[in-house]
Amino acid sequence: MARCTQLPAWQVLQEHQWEIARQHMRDLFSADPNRFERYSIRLDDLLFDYSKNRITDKTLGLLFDLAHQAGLQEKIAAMFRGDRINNTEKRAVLHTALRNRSNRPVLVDGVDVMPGVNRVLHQMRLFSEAIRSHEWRGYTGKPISNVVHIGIGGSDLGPKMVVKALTPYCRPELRVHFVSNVDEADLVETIKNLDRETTLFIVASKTFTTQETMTNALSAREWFMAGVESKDAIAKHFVAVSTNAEKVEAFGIDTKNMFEFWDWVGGRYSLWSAIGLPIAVAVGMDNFELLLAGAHKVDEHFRTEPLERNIPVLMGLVGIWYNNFFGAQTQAILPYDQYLDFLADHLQQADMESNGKSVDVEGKRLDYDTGPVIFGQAGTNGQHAFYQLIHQGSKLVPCDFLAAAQSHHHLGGHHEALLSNFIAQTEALMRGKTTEEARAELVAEGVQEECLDMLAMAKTFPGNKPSNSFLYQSLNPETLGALIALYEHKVFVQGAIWNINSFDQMGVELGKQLAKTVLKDMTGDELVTAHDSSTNGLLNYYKSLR
Ligand code: G6Q
Repeated sequence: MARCTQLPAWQVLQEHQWEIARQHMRDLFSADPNRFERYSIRLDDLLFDYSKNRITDKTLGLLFDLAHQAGLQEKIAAMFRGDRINNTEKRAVLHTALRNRSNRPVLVDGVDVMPGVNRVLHQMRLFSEAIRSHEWRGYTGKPISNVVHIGIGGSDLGPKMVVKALTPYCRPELRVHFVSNVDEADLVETIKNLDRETTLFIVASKTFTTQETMTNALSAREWFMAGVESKDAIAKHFVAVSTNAEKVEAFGIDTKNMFEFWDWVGGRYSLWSAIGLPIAVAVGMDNFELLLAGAHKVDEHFRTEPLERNIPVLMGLVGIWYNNFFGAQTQAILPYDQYLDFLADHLQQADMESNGKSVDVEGKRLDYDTGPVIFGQAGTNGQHAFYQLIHQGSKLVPCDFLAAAQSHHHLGGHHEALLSNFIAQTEALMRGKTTEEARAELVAEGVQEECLDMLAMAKTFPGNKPSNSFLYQSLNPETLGALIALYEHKVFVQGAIWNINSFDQMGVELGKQLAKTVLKDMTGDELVTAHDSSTNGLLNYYKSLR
């Protein structure tokens, strides 16, 4: 497969960038009163507005050519078909099967994975209902009121984000907590006010060998056993989500309390699997299935819509336009929704771990940029923190705005204020304010002539800053599932064009390997000399301080 930079459309896009770089979006909007209608798509109540981007029909046409030339449609089909597209680990990539509500067979090596998926979903239903109905009791017969989910990375960020996002669907008397950091403060602060008799731990680890998760799980087990006489009590207070039955058993968890998943579910795509168990416990299995249904709706859209009307394809291609042709290095995720406070964290992993790669699927070093740095925060907080740089800084930061038309609450004025900020920010980023406009405002305010030029320049907003907007009725489980799936597929589209493997994460290994040696070197009092001078220095200074 030719490198994307060698594809004919890439070359033409580079020339076209010169044309577009000279145009302002203000002028594009003035020239075409139907720009919003033409550059927005509805998927049920979800509106995707991509009109505030530095694009024209010609740009889009060339980006679609690029997608065709890179074989995007065939790559999408290969993922849904269960081909082993994670080529370094020789695995299929089938998070879409976990939410395949059509139940259409999905074959891996000729075997349909759907019966297994449905079996685990049924097990999750039985378990979550037993906890929620108080049929499941702790070792002293009391119902469970606190669930502590122990996991990290993909086994933590997704479910944590979803449980927060769906807080209005949670029961106040059943609290779900997340512990991930190996820093003992995380576990200690979480369990300090909990009661052993009413607390249940979910140990979630695909491998069941991850240092942080196992360290936290062992300490949780110790904390639990310290107040308990019979070892059998563990069965009522510890369950596991893993692909590793042997290790789960060795930990002391009865494998009948183990929820299985499979090697074709990548960690950062696993919230749809039994890794989502805390979601089912928190919001109920019916709501968990609505989450799956929302994602499935997007899967069908992604699989079947032509590129021109395909939201994740547009998200991915427009992102590539800025990333590879305008030199943008970042992408901001800006949900105007406090419940989506952890969305940027989750998408940061989904995107940066997937597309933070420098070699292609054949192992050849790349000479073009891949995944952007993802960051963000719930609006309006970011406006009072980092938006300054987006509006007037020297870097181009494409932004995604997300908001629900209806709030879950009814305090007068808040939601309108929130949404007016969201909409105004997209307008301000696009329009900007010219020096003449700034000057006229200053004159009207009576500012003295000698300061006018300096102040007018400082108050100039260049505008022409791109954004996408997602606006939907309310943040319910189905919409949330759809939004997450849109971003997962956006990541896929970009990885497919860049011809990289978006589904491994070799880059996290080296630090883990070295940490083992460093941990050994930390014991004892002797001077460490085996590393470079900085690493030795840090180790030796640590020893002198501890
Ligand atoms: C995600 C990564 C990574 C993984 C964690 C936890 O795609 O694979 O974030 O989820 O390292 O791994 P375990 O689930 O095996 O503990």
